[in-house]
Amino acid sequence: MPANLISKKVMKKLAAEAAGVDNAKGDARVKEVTERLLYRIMQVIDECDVSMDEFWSAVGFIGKTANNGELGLMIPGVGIEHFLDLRLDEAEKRAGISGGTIRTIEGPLYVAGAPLSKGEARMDDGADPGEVMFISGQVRGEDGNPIAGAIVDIWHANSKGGYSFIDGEQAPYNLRRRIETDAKGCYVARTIVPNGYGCPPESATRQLMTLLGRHAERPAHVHYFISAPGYRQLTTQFNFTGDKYLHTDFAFGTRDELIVTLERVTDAQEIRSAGLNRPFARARFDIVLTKERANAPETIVQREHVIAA
Ligand code: MBD
Ligand code: FE
Repeated sequence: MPANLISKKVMKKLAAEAAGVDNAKGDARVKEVTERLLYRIMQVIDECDVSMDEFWSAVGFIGKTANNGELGLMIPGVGIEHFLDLRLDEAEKRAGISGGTIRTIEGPLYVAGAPLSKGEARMDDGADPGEVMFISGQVRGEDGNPIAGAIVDIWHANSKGGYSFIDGEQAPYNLRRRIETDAKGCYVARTIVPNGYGCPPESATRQLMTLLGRHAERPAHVHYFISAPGYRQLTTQFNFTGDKYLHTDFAFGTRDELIVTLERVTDAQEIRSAGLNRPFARARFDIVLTKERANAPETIVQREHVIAA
């Protein structure tokens, strides 16, 4: 069929009617968004001459994505989770909020309720043969003052790129910890260097990436939620210099300010005093939080999170 068969007026009218715009009941916000969404879907169908077969195949594909529990994976893959960050960044800028560590996406693999300890934690259970890594850092306010008692909630993949709870191969909460900063605002995590994450081979997300001529990999990364009373909660991650996928993250999570260079420690004395018998890695990740204030855009995202039993 040809494209552009239908007038904008016809599409607008149908979208408005389908969204219940002509009635006084229901939820005004849902109507507002539904009307625009339907209008745009109709436009795309008409502009691209989407066939009925193509349309129902897309419906099936979205259904499959949802049935697989993959919507949280698909959304960063198509750039929308990063887009939400860009909007929040801009809203903060316009509200005069600046100077904090930059945010990046949460992703779909957070598990709430990780063990909490003070000042330091060992995150790995010793079962992973990966390279030992110490992450240390300080949480500060924009004024440079350390924030004692901040909660640094860290999660990351193992040396195969798998997350505990999700991959079903690791102990509950392996590589997931909450650390409360000490009196100097500092935290130290002993863990192992993660590998990047790749979308599962049979996933709808990887299938779409292939159709788009893209890969479905993330560079290695370490996720953070950082919170402290009186400060704006921050969701972020860091990546590693030199990672193959650093600048082509399928999930658009890499930000230049969040790239950390691992220091390789090979000195025998240092290895011994770290309680180890082989070389290890050190990463430094300091965090600056901005002060909470009235009428600022919310940074805490209400989103379904699993809790490991
Ligand atoms: C991840 O580990 C991740 O952080 C994101 C955003 C998507 C898939 C896997
Ligand atoms: Fe991740």
